[in-house]
Amino acid sequence: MAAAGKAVLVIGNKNYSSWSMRPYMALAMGGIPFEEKLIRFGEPRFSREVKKISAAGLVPVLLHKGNTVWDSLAIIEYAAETWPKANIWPKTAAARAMARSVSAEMHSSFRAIRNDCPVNLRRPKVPLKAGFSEGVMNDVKRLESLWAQCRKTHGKGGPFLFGKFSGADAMFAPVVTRLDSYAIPVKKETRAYMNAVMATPAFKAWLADALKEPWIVPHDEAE
Ligand SMILES: N[C@@H](CCC(=O)N[C@@H](CS)C(=O)NCC(=O)O)C(=O)O
Repeated sequence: MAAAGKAVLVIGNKNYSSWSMRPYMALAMGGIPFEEKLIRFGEPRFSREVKKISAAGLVPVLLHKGNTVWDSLAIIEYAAETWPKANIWPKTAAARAMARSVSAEMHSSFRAIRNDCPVNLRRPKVPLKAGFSEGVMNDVKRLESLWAQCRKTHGKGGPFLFGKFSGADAMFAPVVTRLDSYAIPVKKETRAYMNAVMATPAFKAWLADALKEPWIVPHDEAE
């Protein structure tokens, strides 16, 4: 599939695949060479194709030197270990401890915003017609407070959560786009952080590809 030894990142549609965006951001921002293989959602073939690679049947999956790594956070951890020069996690143990904690919190929480506001990069930037639930607004409050905590404690060296771009920013990139796509009101500092993530070359490249995709997945089109 790939040139010997080169990593292959198996992803879903760039317009919709929140989980695929995370390892893509970490690998691309870390300067790690990889190829992409996109398997389209909403086709009967999707599950068959993904299950040939990973029994979990979900994307993203990373294939590298005979290893199959599924799950976005596991891929980011694998990449941090395999390509240490990419500096995927921050340098100090204290910053790494917080970066891993917030990444795990992102992975296991924020159900309301994830359910109500699916990633949809081509969506006109307007609020949900029905308004936002209390659950969504609580998620936004928690996101803003934990981002502020990271920035205040470890963010001196740049515009990202731990100064320089890290695995934590990759983990939050999809929820950054949700805040943006659904025009959810946020504080000035939050907006500045969102702008920094969306100005990265990796995000711009992902978005450009997403906007070229013609495929519509009705399930992810929230009005
Ligand atoms: N925990 C997994 C979740 C992966 C996941 O839910 N992927 C979605 C796409 S964003 C998927 O493959 N959905 C296809 C399906 O449900 O058939 C991760 O973080 O990688």
